[in-house]
Amino acid sequence: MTLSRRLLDEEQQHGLPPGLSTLLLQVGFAAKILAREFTRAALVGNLGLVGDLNPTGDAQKKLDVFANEAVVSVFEETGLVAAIVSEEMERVKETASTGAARYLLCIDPLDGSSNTDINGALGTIFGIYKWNGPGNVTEQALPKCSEQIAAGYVMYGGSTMLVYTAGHGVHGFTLDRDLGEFLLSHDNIRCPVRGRYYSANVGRYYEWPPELRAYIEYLTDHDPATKRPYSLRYTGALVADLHRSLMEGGVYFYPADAQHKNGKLRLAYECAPLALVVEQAGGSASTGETRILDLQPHSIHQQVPFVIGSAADVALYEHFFRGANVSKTAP
Ligand code: AFP
Repeated sequence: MTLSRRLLDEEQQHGLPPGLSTLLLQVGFAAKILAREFTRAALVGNLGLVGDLNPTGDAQKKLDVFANEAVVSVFEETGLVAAIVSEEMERVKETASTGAARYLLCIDPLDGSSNTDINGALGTIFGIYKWNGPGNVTEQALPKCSEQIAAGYVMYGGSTMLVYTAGHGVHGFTLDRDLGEFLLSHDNIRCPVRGRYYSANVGRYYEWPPELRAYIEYLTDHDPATKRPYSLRYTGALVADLHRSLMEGGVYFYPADAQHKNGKLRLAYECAPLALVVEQAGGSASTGETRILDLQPHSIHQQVPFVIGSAADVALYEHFFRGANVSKTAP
């Protein structure tokens, strides 16, 4: 089943808001453009740095710039998007159709850009909100995370996958390059309640508080009854690590550390969209203290501490994070 056919069915069954399926189809179109460019980047001189920093201080890669320009033009041409918040743009971008358009798009066009030059996994993350018409653009571009009406990600790995939710479960599509179509490969994805994997930059272990170090001690302790030790998987691309947790169970976390006092990951276009996807699949996502979808962003590039994945694994992280138990025992 193609993406367009699946969206048509979803529209008939659940009555999606007008134009939403067009936007989700455009995600698929953008993904095809990006997948093609990522595949040939080494051959056409499109790897490496541009020389600038993005709004949260990361060195911009040529592919970051390409991906941003591609998604902006693909969504602008729909006439459905009033404004775009992107990791690569300092300010909210108002489109030519701001007056008439219905939606706000929050997007990380290229997640995992440190992987571009080593042929590693990459991603695109997006969240879609209703746009409430004229008014202060910056304020309107900061809706509460729970107001997202659709979200998802594209993963560029061994194959290109598009995973989305429009509030009626989570569905995964794989790009058939010969047909040029995204085909349904993972219907109604459910995140296992508990996994065997954890994903984190453990190189920052000594910058974490004792509560989190105790959590790592717990995960890596030997106890076959609770399937420990957990195995470490960390790719440098949130999308790829989250995809593993979503499919097989497990947990990804990026807490605050010495360099990132408020966490590293961006709320609007990394944490909130993935939180909606994972919750729709039965998992959960929080800062360690507060559910991500309950947050009200105060700026478009706001960073937060982040934990996401299987419900029981996130709950265990939160238990340790609260300092409820800094010994090596579980709740
Ligand atoms: P980019 O979107 O800027 O490429 O950042 C990648 C990322 O936000 C996330 O995908 C990774 O899990 C994380 O940063 C990696 O950060 P460290 O290199 O600090 O581990």
